[in-house]
Amino acid sequence: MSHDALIVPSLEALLFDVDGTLADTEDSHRVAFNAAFAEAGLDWFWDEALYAQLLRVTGGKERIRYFIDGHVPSFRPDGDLEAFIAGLHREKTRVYVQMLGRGELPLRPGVERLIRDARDNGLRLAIATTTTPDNVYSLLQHSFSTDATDWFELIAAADAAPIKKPAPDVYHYALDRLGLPAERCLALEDSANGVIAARQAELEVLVTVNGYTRDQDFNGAALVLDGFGEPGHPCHVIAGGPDPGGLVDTGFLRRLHALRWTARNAADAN
Ligand code: XBP
Ligand code: MG
Repeated sequence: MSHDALIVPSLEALLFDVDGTLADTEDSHRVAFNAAFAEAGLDWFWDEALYAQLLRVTGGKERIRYFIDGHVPSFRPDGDLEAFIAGLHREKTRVYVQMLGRGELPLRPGVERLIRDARDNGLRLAIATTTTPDNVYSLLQHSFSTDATDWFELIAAADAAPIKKPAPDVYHYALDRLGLPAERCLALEDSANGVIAARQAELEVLVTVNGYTRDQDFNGAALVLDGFGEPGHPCHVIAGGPDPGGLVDTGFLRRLHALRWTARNAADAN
């Protein structure tokens, strides 16, 4: 079957990751974790270097457990350890949501422009994140607009998929709820765990790196950029292609999607 016979499916939906993609949130998460530790009378402190390592594990509760196992293995609270961790995480989430409520976390450059452009050009929008639902709602309402949660047809967070990235569960859940095949969607991520999760769900992935993820392995991603770009502040290609010419918009995402689909299916067609 020649290439010409291949009918490229149209791009229907964008699936946005949250932490590190919509906004540079991870350092605020780190500050909130440290505040929760201090509040609990613990002398634990996560500096940037340690947090970058701990980000190997997604999910706040899972990350605390990973820290305990690796750094304070003899630590045992009075009472149940999992209950203790859940309590720490509730306090961390309370502090983090307060930070969001003070508007301390702007969206990354180009994110609001791209979301508005995608919506104006008929793309369906969804969120597929590991983080706690309250964090997503608060970020959208305080850093985007009070009705921003309505912009997303689906917000799939930690409650929807307890088995977290790099497992594909949250993406499978999102595709199922949207009623779309992976080949009609594109995932937007910032981390290696996110790329693995999306690829396991057979989604093409565009990565925008940040200070915490820049050195991670993005094998399998269609394109790795340093951001989505804004007029006058172009984004740059780190790996993959094609080059968006400094600014990611809906037209470019449709081209990227078609190129990746054709490349993946042309091989099968021959
Ligand atoms: C990244 C995560 C999250 C946050 C912490 O989420 O791993 O767990 O670091 O949030 P994303 P919680 O998939 O959006 O990149 O403490 O709420 O888990
Ligand atoms: Mg992320």
